[in-house]
Order: sequence, then C-alpha cells, then structure tokens
Amino acid sequence: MNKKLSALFALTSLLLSSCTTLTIPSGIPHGGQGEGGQTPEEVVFNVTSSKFIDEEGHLEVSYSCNYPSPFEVTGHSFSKLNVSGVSISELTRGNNMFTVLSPVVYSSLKLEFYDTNNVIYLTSRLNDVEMYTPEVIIPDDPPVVDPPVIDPPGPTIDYPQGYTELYWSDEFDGDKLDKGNWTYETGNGSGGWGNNESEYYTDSNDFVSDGVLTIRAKAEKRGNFNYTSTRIKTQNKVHFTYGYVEARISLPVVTGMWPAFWMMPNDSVYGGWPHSGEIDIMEAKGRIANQSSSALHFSNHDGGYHDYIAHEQNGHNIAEYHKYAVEWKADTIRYLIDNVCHFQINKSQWQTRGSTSELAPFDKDFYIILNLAVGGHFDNYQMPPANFTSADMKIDYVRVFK
Ligand SMILES: [Ca+2]
Repeated sequence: MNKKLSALFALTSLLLSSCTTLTIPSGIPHGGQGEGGQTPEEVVFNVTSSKFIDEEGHLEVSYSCNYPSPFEVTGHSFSKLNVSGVSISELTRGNNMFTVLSPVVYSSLKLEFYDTNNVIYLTSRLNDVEMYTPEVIIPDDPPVVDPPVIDPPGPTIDYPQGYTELYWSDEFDGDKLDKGNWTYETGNGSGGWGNNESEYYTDSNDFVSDGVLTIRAKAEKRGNFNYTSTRIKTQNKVHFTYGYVEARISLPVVTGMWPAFWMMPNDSVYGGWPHSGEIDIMEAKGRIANQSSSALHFSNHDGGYHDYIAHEQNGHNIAEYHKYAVEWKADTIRYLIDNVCHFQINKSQWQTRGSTSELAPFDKDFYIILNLAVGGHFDNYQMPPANFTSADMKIDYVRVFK
C-alpha cells in the first residue's frame, strides 16, 4: 500500500491562529459618506484555520469574528475584503470563510476591508502564515498487483470444410463427466450388449482431467465378470439428424480391447436393431496398432434381417490422437480420419425393411456412444493377456458441426 497517497498539498491546518484586532479609528468618517461621529468599534477578527486545498497552493481560510460578519460593523457594510498580494474568492456574508485564489508567497497576509464605495476602511495584518511547501513524495515500493485473471484460451475449433456451425460439443474441460450430455449405461447388457462382451460397465471407470475424458478398462472382478469399464451415451440429451460428427481419440494398443465411437437411433422409428440403423464412426481392435474401421448397419427389404457395409483403414497409429469423423448427409455417409475420407457409402447402398424411403433409416435423429469393451465377437473373442491390469481410451472432445 502507498503510505502517502495524495499528501501533496493537504498539509496544513490551523496554521493561522493570529488574533487581529481591527480598530475603527474615531474621527475617520466611515465610508466617506459623511457619516462620521460614530463610536470607534473594536472588531476582533480571528483566523481559526487555514488549509491548502490543491496542489497549486490555494489556501482556504476560516475565521471567526465578534460580529456576525466583518462586513457589518456598526451599521456599515463592507463590500469586500482584500488580502494583500493575492486574490481571494468572493466573500459570502456569514460564511466566515474565503479562499485565497493565488499561491501564497508571503509570510503574512494583509487584510484590507473596503466599504461599499470601495474606500479602504480597515487594514490588518496576519502574521506567520504558513507557506505552501509541497511535500516531497517518497515513492513506495510498487504495489504488488495480482496478474489479471485471463480465462484459459478455449479450444481451437477447426471447422470441417463446408461447415460453419458448431452445433454441439463436449470438450471435457471440467473435472467430471457432464451428465447434461451423457448417460452411463451400466451392467453387461443382454448377451454382453448383444456382442458377448466380457466387461461389466460401471459409472466410475472414467474420469475427466486436463481437458480429456479417459475411459479405463480394468482387470477387476464384478459379479461374474473379470473386467470393468465404462460406456456412455447422449440418448435423449444430444440427438440430431445429419451433420459432421468428430471426436479426437487415443486408443489402447492392448489385445482384447474393443473401443468404439458410434451412433444409434434415438427413437428407433423403423423398429428395433437393425431396422433403424447404426453408424459406427470408429471401432478398433486393440491387438492391431495401426488399424481402425467404420461401418453402417441396417436391414434390407428382401427378408434379410441384418446387412452392413464396413471398411478397415490402416496406416495410423491408434495409440496417437486422431480425429475420427463421419460426415452424415441425406444421400451420402462419408468416414474420415484426420479430415481425410477413407470410405463413402451412398443412399443406394442402404435401405431398411418396411420403409420405401430411399433415405431410411438414416434420416432420423441419432445419438452418440463412447465405450471401451473387453472381448466380444468383434475381434473373435480375443481377451486381454494374463498380466493385464488396465487400458485407457482417451477422448479430447466430441463435436457436432452443422
Ligand atoms: Ca478437450
């Protein structure tokens, strides 16, 4: 803290305490208007305080007087009061204060009282007036100022070509999963989620830190299951039709791991799986370090129950972060890794039983799923090694562009 803020001029008070007696000499015609003969009056004029009021040495003087005002002495009105060498503010009757409007450079002030005809009537001198002496300011140590709080820069959003609206995203910037976006799917589902998976999903095999959601599969006994993991979905919270859906993900290269980033129909308008469709943006086999795959599942008209189109893409290290995306349009579905399309499906290649719409079933709202499965049929029931303890799927963000 500064010790002497603005001590520059507020330095004097009660500097003037001289008591001046003004004697109206007898025989001098008061006011020069032939009104002589009045009894000499003794006027006691007492300065009670003075203080400098600004940096320029202007002085404010207060006084008392044994008359209501020194301007009214025995029937005379004095129009003004001068202070020698300086100008003063207009005097206000009864105010008992004036301000010296120019710097005080004398050690005494001579007071001159004028009457209404501008005749000097009384003079007096106030001695020992404190001079204005600016105080030397000794700078304090610079105040310690906390650095301004700046919000951490938000994530840089790279918009896919042709997309201008970030419709929704979860950047995982908090310290726990945002339940406004996600719902845990717990347990082992029916028949290992239909896939003979070997994990038991909990609502606690995940954590959010440093802008990343981690889903951790563990070798951990839970009922009849030897592994735990987590599976989350945005059903009834974030669902939409068409758009560009992208997640930046790092995957575990551990045999038996089956991570997935995919979408399912929010309302299954065309019926239960597979009639309402499934869009698998990214799946991987932890055993194969440089491969992921994408797929589209649906049903067909000719009595075949389940049909699908899939593609395996090689050449990227799944342990590193990559951007896995689907560009979902009415007539085409394109799969991309790091902005490069590796697989495209056209509307003539999909259908759904019971609908004549050429766009069905991929013309309704879908929601997003993230999970890290263990075992299951996807990699022909490969299981983690005996010394397996845990494996992490890391998601930097999930974004939906329109
Ligand atoms: Ca993030």
